[in-house]
Amino acid sequence: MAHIEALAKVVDSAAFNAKAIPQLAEKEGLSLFDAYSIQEASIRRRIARGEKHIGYKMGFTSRAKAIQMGVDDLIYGKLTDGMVVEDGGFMNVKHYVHPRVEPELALLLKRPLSGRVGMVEAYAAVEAVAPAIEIIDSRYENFKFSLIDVVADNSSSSGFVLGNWRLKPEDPSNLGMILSFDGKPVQIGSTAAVLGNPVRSLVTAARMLAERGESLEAGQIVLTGGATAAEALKPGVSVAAELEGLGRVGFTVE
Ligand code: OOG
Ligand code: MG
Repeated sequence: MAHIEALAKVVDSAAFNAKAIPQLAEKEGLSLFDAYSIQEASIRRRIARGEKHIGYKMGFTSRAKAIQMGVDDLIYGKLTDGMVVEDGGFMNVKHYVHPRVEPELALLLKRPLSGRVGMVEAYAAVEAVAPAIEIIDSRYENFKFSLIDVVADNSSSSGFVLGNWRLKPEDPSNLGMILSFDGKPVQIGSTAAVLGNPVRSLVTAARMLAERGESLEAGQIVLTGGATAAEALKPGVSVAAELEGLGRVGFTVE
């Protein structure tokens, strides 16, 4: 346990100070279970600083992401209000190690979901949907990690930008997405790339959380996972994501 707390401090301090660290998993002999325990302990540190846990992000739900990072197991991370970047606002790269962005579909829950749930039940629990940009930032040197490392680092959770919440479409399984830098498309994809249907990401979140004795609560946000490979940010770039029928979301990098 002391070991878990000490490693949570290492990843949390790396995020807080925007300073890269070497990978931990192999050197410390960590299991995947330990990694989620470190993730939980690192979130407790954020909460102790006044942040609020407001939802979850799913990772490696698309082939594009799994191939880009060389990890193809599904993972999750926790989102706090301290990670929110305002739509139309600014983010400063100085607060990050080597940030990247990816376009995602965000879901807002109106009902709890726990354990094994079906696709229909899961989507019925969704209050609204929004276009989102996730800002990921691995705390590991060169953005390189194993599955266990990335989970311990809260699955690279760092920031996220939400567009306006919209009434959920009848079928969210094939909505086009465009990520652009300074108005030029840099990634094009579809929500279909996310496990064939981003609702499956929600189903998976409920199941994975149950393994840790947790569940999704009404009012929480779920980022369903990048539909395309992620793109590195540079100062001065204006980033936008557009989701078919759901509008756009964006911010500027300082
Ligand atoms: C890990 C997080 C993956 C996604 O949407 O697939 C993720 C990473 O790529 O650093 O957020
Ligand atoms: Mg993501």
